[in-house]
Amino acid sequence: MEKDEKITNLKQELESDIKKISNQQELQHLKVKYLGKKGLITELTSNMKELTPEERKQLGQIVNELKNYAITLIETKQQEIETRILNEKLEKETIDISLPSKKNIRGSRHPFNRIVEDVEDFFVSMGYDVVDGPELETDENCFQRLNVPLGHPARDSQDTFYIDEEYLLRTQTSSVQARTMKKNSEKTPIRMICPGKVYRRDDDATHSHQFGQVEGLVIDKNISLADLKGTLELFAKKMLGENTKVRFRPSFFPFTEPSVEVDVSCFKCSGKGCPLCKQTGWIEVLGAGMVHPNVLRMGGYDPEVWTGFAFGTGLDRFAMFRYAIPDIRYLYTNDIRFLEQFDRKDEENEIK
Ligand code: 2U9
Repeated sequence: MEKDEKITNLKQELESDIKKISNQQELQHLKVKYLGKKGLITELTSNMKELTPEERKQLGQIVNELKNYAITLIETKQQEIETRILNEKLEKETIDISLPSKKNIRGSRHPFNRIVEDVEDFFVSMGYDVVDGPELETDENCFQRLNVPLGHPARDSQDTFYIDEEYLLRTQTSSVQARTMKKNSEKTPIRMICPGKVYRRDDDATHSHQFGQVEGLVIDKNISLADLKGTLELFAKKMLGENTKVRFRPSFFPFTEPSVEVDVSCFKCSGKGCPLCKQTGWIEVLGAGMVHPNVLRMGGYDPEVWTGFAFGTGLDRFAMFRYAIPDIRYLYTNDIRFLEQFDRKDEENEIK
């Protein structure tokens, strides 16, 4: 009987205690007070050993009920506290929709890449492949296979970054064409361009130790200089505008024979004469020619069967012309103030 009374009191004490709880910490203390190892409810079973099996069973049942009751009360209180905290938080965190929004930083395509992608679009539309290759090259791929033998002035250490006797930083992307010809064991026709970075020992506002280049190569049967002229005229019109005129002058490159240099009518004065074209009305933009028989032979193509044309041009200059960039170094020094000027909005309105 005495036990029953004790349990009833304990139950009342628990109910009154729990009513006073207002936060998680207090609730935790209460949990320890009643259900902890030495808690008031746990303690009820401390003299179990002295009881008869029947009494033990009875007491066990009552204590368990009380324990479950306490757990339910604690859990309900826990819920109550959590809901209250959440509601208070929601109340405080009302969103002021009149505040100005955060500025979204959005990137845009680098002016150099815009040029590369335009060049790729044009040549891909003509059925060319875009091919990539390593910037660290062998002397063989960069020079020997392009008819530039040892001792030739084009490979002078004044112009070329040598790593050792065999390796160098490529001075032209032609090494990618040389690789492609060699790899093409079936000796099938080739139509490819290879845009990429090249390196030379140069450094001023219009020449840098690194610059972008694209070179193209076409090899097939019956390819003639007329194919070269038609292709490059279309290319010039695509890059510089439909009214662009093109002229071809004889030139010399070790890897092409005959070789030409390609001028376009000045896109600033439309050929009338201005400081940009040095009053000539023309600007030189491309080098090109028919692939030299030695180059064909070294790539495994019989020059009696196959002919081809090749061309090369610097890409940075196109970006500098189109976006009025005064110094080539802005293109690769990654100054965010420079890059921010090429907003995507401008790109959408850009006249190509
Ligand atoms: C192979 C055979 C021939 C690629 C060519 C040029 C002419 C040329 C320069 C223009 C400005 C490079 O960026 S620049 O300095 N290039 O004048 N390039 S013909 O001829 C090749 C390429 C690969 C197998």
